[in-house]
Amino acid sequence: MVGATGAVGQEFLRLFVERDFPVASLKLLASERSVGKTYLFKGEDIAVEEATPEAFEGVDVAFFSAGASRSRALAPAAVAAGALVVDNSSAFRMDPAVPLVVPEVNGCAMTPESRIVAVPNCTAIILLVAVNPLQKLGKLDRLIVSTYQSASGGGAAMMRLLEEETRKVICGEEPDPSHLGTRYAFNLFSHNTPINEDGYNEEEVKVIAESRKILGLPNLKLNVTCVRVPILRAHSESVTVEFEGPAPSVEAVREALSVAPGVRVIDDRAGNRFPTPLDASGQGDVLVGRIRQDLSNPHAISMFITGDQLLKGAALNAVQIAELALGVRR
Ligand code: A2P
Ligand code: 11C
Repeated sequence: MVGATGAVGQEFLRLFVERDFPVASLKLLASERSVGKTYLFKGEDIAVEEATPEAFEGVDVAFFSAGASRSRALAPAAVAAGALVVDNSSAFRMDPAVPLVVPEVNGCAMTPESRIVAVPNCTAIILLVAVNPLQKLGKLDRLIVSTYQSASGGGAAMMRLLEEETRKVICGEEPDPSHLGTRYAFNLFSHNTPINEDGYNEEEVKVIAESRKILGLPNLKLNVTCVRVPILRAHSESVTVEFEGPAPSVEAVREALSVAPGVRVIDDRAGNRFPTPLDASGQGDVLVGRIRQDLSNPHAISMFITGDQLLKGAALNAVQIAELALGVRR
């Protein structure tokens, strides 16, 4: 586990136990800074080691969650040592030779020969778990997506920053806005990745390109706006799905979603009760609600979805990929 000390890394440790993942021995790797830390795993204290190319000797499965530059630097050594690499970063996602996998959507993209399997961007995973089941109701033409992304997408440091800023504001202090260029607590801001010449940030570009690859629909139209909100660990998304022909009924959409793997429908119009990021936090399903006809377009339906960024958006999707590869799928 590369990136064991991070926000996603810590979820892996819990998931290995919770899902009875077949771990004979576990190596926790991180930067030099973390050497000396220990974590309890199945009653045993495991010391963090520095992530070096030599660290992969004897490793069967290497989970990477330490950023794209670490993956680029170290994944080849893990593959050379004979490991299957399951990579949470963006390093290899768009490489045509690397499967980009959401098990509920395109598990078949993996083959026994795959040595690196990429975990998609969390926003794309959560989106596609909810959108893919609608393909049996009609051909997708365009997705219009606006996101409400949590601090966890920026790692453990951003989660801490949100908590610290919130405490300060409540105590009447003004937090230092220099970390993100703007205050985070009681605020929201356009996703903190660089903007390209078309005015799209890197996160939006990733969601567009990755969704097309995962769905195998290179011409799918997508309009994506990514925004960070002061929520700790679940991403939410407003999604409008446009079909090539007339949209399916709300009942058909609800039915398709209610039997879809990894989806839970919460769509109580009478009680005004729909998915919230708090409902999604700490559990594996993508929650879907506000399912309705787009009254401005007879070809479209709209919905509101939310999923735990650290789990289905990252660690859980990675563990599911490994379970599929090892044939130990629950
Ligand atoms: P460390 O804690 O030693 O810095 P997050 O996404 O929560 O920010 O976590 C990032 C993870 O990536 C942490 O486990 C972090 O370890 C790890 N990491 C960051 N830089 C390196 C590096 N140069 N080599 C190995 N691991 C790294
Ligand atoms: C965020 N989705 O919420 C990002 C974090 O491509 O793996 C993960 C970035 C990536 O900020």
